[in-house]
Amino acid sequence: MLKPIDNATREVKSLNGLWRFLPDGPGVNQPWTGPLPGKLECPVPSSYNDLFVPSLRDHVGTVWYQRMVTIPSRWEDQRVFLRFDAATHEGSVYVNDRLVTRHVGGYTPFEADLTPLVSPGDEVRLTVGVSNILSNETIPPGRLVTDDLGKTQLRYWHDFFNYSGLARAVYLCSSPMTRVDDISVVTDIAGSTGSVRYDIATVGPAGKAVIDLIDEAGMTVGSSETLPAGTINVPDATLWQPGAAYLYTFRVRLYHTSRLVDEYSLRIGIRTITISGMQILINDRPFYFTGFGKHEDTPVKGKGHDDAWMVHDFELMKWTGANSFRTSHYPYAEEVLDYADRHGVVVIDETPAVGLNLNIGGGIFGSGKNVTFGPDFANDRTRQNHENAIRELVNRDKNHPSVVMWCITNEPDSGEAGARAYFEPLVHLTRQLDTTRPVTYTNLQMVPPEQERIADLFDVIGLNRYRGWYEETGDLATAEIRLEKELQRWQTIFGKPLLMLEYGADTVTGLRSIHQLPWSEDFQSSFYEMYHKVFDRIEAIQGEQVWNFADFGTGPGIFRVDGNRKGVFSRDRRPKTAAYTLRSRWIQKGNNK
Ligand code: BDP
Repeated sequence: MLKPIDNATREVKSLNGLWRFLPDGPGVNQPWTGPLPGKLECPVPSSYNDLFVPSLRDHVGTVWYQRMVTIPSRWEDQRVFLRFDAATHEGSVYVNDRLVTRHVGGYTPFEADLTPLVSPGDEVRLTVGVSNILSNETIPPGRLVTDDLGKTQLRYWHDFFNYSGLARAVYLCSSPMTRVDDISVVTDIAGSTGSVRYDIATVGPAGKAVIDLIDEAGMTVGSSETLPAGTINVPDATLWQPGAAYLYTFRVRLYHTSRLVDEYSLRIGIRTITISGMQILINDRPFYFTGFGKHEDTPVKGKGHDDAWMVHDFELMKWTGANSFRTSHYPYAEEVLDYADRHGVVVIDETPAVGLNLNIGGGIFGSGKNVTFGPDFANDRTRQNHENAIRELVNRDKNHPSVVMWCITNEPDSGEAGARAYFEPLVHLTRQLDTTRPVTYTNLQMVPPEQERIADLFDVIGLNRYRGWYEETGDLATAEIRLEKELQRWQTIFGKPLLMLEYGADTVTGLRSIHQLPWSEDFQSSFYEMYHKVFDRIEAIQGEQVWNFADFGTGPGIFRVDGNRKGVFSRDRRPKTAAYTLRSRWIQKGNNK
């Protein structure tokens, strides 16, 4: 599904702003059939949870958004559709009294075709119900429980707040009836020549197509008229490089006789990503990842996308010398990937499959042997939803040069007997959908390499480690010995590239101690120094992404002080001491091991 764009043949009208708002509750019945009662208004995009007093943090169920929308009278003979960049976790869209679409999965876009329902000039009532309920079959999973007061509560196995609502942009769009429907681009390099292989799906009677590749100076460097697939070669191509982005415009024009009927432009980068032994190569050169596991998380807005916070986050990452980040633990807003494309930041793109592990709580507690993969929890329907999450992620992000790897799950119970049968088809599916990018996952510390059942399925093994924090707490000397031994075993047993995709210690800004005291800024800094010494001694380690970029909101927990404090920046993005520790290492390293 192509991102909506505004150009000579297509229009995009933002529906962002304040919408009428109503949480579901007793007496709320078919609210889409008329104006929403009450006075609440909710900004779009934003999570709704932290906005209101009394609080909606504990709300479980649906909330309703509503606004009026006018279809421009100039949109004659056009396809008219709504585009939601996300509705977390399930969206139901009504136009006047009619349900026009329903979408499950909280972090990927969907559309509703209004063409048969509306006419140019119409004003319609748009009502959107957004449910935050998770079950054992959703991705991520969750469970409803009833408390002592008879109230429904939502429990989940991931360590970030279940921010919900319309946290990304909503648009009303037009496109021609005969149009470009999808584009997939795969790039390669031979000597100094780059190649761009494309597949273009069109709707409507096939006319003539002109496909141009245009460089940053506006020069057309290659063209084709072949549909649906073809290749454009670019002699002396300028490659998209980490830290030195270069984007070509891939422009498709469809003509009927000599009349332009549709145009769609995509910004693409020519680059390759390959695995060679225990190394990860970008453009045939070994690439060492430095950077962060992140969250979409800010005060008040929750997961609401905001360009100002986004730009500031990228500036801070650049200041630390980071070259990459992981979209832990769900696909981020597409604006984030566009920005990464333009600024040469490398992305590991993750599905929302976090918490497929009944033996951890809030990311931390081993709670005995519960069976995750089986009919009672992660079952066939869960896997189908997981498949769908992978399809939607790859479909949305396949053309981003910044995206170099798919991470299809975070910390599943990968030592469990059922894990292999669950994951094997999912890894195959990912490879089928994209033959060019390596596939990874993250392994949880509780599953050592000898008990691990899925690592061999993947191209790259991601590890999340908290030695010195959850284990060997405060004892960095012991943690160092154990970490090194363990990493050596991973290297020997699997012989694949290893990425440390999480390591960190909770740290309260301003708490200082000369005594290696956990929670102090000094300890966090020493923790990172210890890990880095070990990484430098392990050949297979090809990158380090700390946990986390910034402090972030979570549910309540005795280990959580107003959220998770493992940020290298506070939630309002002020540096802790460790930010300087990382900066002095990463600036010097660049992209090298
Ligand atoms: C890991 C999880 C991450 C948590 C982190 C932690 O992947 O989501 O936030 O632990 O405990 O298990 O801080």
